[in-house]
Amino acid sequence: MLTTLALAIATTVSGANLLKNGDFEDHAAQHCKDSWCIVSDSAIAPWQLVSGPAVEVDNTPWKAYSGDWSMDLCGDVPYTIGQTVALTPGDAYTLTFMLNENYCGTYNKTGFVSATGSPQQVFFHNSAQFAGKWIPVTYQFVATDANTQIQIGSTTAGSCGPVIDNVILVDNGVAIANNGQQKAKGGKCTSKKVNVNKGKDKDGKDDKDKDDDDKDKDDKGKDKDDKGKDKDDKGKDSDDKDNGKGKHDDDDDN
Ligand SMILES: [Ca+2]
Repeated sequence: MLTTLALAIATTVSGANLLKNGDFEDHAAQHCKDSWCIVSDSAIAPWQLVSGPAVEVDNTPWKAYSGDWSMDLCGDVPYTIGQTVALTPGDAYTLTFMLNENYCGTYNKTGFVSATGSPQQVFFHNSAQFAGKWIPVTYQFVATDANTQIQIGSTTAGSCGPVIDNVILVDNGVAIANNGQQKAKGGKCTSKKVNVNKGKDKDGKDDKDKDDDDKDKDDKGKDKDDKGKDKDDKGKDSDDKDNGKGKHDDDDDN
């Protein structure tokens, strides 16, 4: 029974991104005519600003992970974006996104990702460790609320922050059903009261590893192509940023 249920759910939900505009491509070009802009959150709708005065969308100097646009989570200052999405309480979800950084400013760029009712997870990116590469971040949680807000924010002071792109949220099916199924494999599932988190970790880990492997493969080719460009742009970044801040402030009104 549980196996049938789990299979039915897996068939229905596999792969679909539950977030809208996870790639930040839908409106950015309308709101930003320069290489990058500090603008209102209309540029990333239906994402909204949760904290901070404005968002930053970036076309250059770095190359987006996918499409033309990514986001530096520090505009003039750090900010947090959120998107509220209808989820099924009790289902396990996996959120993934690609992480890079704006090279200027402090050595280590830090931020967090969270979902309503679940503990937040921190992430970091620094050029010494990741050398300008896009790296995958995976966040797993079990939904507790039919209206869950996903939040991603910077905890880096200043105007040079972690950079994100390609945010994807998928439903992995009922956390409890999967747990029961796994327990049954080893013998009896005698208790109705199963550990939701334990099931989530066990199932989620496999999914995560697989996803990461796939991502890593994709990244490899991309990184090679970008390497030369990243080096060239490195010196340029800090100059652009310093010169551009004042100029771009006005874009918020557009
Ligand atoms: Ca993008």
